[in-house]
Amino acid sequence: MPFPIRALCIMAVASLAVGLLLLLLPNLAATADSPPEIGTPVPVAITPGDSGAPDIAVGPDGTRHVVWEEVVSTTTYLYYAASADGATWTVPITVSEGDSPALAVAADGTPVLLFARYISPTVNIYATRYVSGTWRPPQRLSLGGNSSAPDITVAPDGSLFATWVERPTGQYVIYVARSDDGGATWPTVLPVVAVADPAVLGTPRLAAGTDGVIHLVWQKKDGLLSAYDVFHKQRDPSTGQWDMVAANLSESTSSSFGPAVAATGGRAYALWEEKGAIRACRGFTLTWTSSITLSTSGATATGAAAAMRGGPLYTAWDEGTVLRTRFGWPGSQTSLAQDAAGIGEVALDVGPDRLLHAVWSQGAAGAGDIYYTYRRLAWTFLPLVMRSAP
Ligand SMILES: [Ca+2]
Repeated sequence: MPFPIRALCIMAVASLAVGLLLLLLPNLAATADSPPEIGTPVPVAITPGDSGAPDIAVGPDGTRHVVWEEVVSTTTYLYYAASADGATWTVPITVSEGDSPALAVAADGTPVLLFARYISPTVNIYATRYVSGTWRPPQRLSLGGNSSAPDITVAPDGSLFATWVERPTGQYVIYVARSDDGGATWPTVLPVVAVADPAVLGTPRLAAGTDGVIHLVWQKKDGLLSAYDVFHKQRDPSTGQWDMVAANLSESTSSSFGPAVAATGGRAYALWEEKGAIRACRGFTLTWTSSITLSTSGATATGAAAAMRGGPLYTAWDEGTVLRTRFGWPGSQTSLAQDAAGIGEVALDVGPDRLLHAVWSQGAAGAGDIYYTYRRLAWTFLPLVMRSAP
C-alpha cells in the first residue's frame, strides 16, 4: 500500500515542521527586539607617546588592520597593529616616519597604506604594502609639489584608487592614482580637480560603490577669506571618465569642510562639518538631496566618518567626550564610546561579516591612545518574497 504510507509520511513531516516553527517563533521574536550589540572598547595600544589620527581596514578573513600617528619626542611616526578578533592586538611596529595615514586592504588580503612624509624640502605622498610580515619600502605617488591628505579605497573589481591634494606653483590639484596589481605599482596618476590661486582645495576623500563607481569629495574655497564648500565628482567604471562638472553639496555661506564619503550601488552619502554640526546628504553625479544634520542638536561635533560595504550605511563623529554613530539613512543615534578626558578622530570600516569596526583616539590632550570596538546589528526580519513560477 505505497500511497497511504507516503501520505502519512508527508503528514508527519508537515506536523514536525509546524512544531519546529512554533518552537522557534518565540526565540525569533526575542532576537528581533534585542538592541544592537556594541562591544566594550579595547585599547589597540597603550603607548607613552601621543597617539592619534588612526585608520582601520578589515581584510577578507576578518583581520583588523590599524595604523596611526605616534609622536615620539618631536618626530611623528606611523605605527601598525593587527588583530584577528578585535580583543588581542599585536605589539605595534613602526612603518615609517610620516603622518596622515590612510589604509585599505587589497582583494588578496594585503594591507596597503598611504601617508604623507616631509623629506626636505617637500611633503610627498607615499604608498607601502605589508607583505610577509614587513612593510615594503615606500614608493612616492605625488609628483613633487607639496602634498597632503591622502585617501585610498578598493573597487569591487579589486583595483585600488588613491587620492591626495598637491600644490604645484600657483595651483591646487587633486590627483587620483590607480593600481591594478594590489598596490604594487601605481602607473596611472590623473589630475581630477584643479584650481588656480587664490582658490584652495583640501581633504579629498574616496569611496567605491558596489557598481564600481568611484566617488570623490573634497573641500574648496574661492579665496583665503572665503568659506569652504564640499564638492563631489564620480568616475564611470565603464568609460573611466570623471564627471566634467562638480556638484556643490553644501552650498552654504558658512564654512563646510572635513568631508567623508561612502557609497553603495548608484548612490553615495557625503558628510561634512559645518557650524559645529555634522551635515550629510545623499545622491549621485549632479543629483543630491539638500543636507540634514546628523549630530546632536546643541553639541559641538567634528570628525565625520562613513562606511558601507555592500550593506547599509554607517556614520560616526565625535562630540568632544562621546563618539556617536548612526546606522542607515539617517538612522537613529547611538553612542559608541565615551571618555570625559577627550575622544575623537573616529575611523570606520565594515568587515566582510557586515560588522562595523571603529577605531579612535582617546585620553587627555597630548597623551592619546588608540581604541577599538565593533557594532553588531540586531536581527531584522525582511518580508519574505515568494518567487512567482517562471
Ligand atoms: Ca599613546
